[in-house]
Amino acid sequence: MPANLTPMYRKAERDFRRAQTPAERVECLQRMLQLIPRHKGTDKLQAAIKSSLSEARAELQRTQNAPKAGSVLRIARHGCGRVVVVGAANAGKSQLVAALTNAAPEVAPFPFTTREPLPAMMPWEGTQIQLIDTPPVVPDALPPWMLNLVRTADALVLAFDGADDDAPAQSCDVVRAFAERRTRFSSRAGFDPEDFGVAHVPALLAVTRANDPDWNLRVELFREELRFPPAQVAFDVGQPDTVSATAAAIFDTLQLVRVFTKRPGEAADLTSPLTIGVGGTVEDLALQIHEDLARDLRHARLWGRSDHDGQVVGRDYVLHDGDIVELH
Ligand SMILES: Nc1nc2c(ncn2[C@@H]2O[C@H](COP(=O)(O)OP(=O)(O)OP(=O)(O)O)[C@@H](O)[C@H]2O)c(=O)[nH]1
Ligand SMILES: [Mg+2]
Repeated sequence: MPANLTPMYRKAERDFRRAQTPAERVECLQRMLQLIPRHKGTDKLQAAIKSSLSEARAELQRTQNAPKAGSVLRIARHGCGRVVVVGAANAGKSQLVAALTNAAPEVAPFPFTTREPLPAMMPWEGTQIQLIDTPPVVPDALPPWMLNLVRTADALVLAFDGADDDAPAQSCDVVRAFAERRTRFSSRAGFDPEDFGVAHVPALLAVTRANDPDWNLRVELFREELRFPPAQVAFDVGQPDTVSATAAAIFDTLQLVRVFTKRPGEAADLTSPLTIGVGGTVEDLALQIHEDLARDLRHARLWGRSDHDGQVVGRDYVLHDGDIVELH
């Protein structure tokens, strides 16, 4: 990873990862090119941005001449992250979303129950996370909107039926269908530094029907076949502790920390945290609230952990989960 990428650049790159249309991609790439620090260490990255920009411009021109219907799905983003739940038919995707949110997607013992993507909100320790239930992946007929939804997600949940002997092969097919379209279930977020066409999306393997005694063997088969890096969680709708463990694992997959802001002389509102990426700084936090705030930022004061009680820190200070921050 090249050094000295600024918070403004990192924000532009995150916007690019989420960009839904060629026009949005062109805008974000232009911004990235403008903001990237110019030195030897970023040469490869600059080249990758430039080549992606020409691809995005060409795509923009093609779509302007002949608009491609149905490649983009307009689902508004809500909460601190968007997590798309994918998997083979009958893998337990809708059951998982039903158990973690207030939504009531149709759950049924036969395949192809879900026909349309369905967004729902998962509350987790003061935060709200958007989960999107999707129709089963059919590797030979992956609709463009589905690919776009997965590529631009903040995280993925791959539902894996722990009780089905076909689950290893079917889940391999799902992962390969996306890999063939330059989209990876990964343990990190971002792009291949040399080819921005390859998107890595942080993923979690959710093993459903984990009340089956042999789920572990099936998962092993799957992992061996693919050398699949993401973490996993065992889920069974009948066991509440696995449901809450799944919610926690989904939040972990987003790689966020929760921080609370306060105004001078006032108490912090500890019920509604803001979130920034793990490793994010005081400046990243300010930037998320408003660009002007980040520009005019002088310092911050910090509470929350036992070893700092109003301690003054600079804009590069890395925040931790639970920090209470006063921006000055
Ligand atoms: N016991 C148990 N049954 C589950 C669990 N997860 C899913 N099921 C059952 O598995 C079947 C399929 O679940 P769905 O959630 O509808 O699966 P899906 O992946 O959404 O299926 P499609 O929409 O058709 O792709 C249903 O009969 C569920 O009740 C689980 O954790 N435990
Ligand atoms: Mg379903």
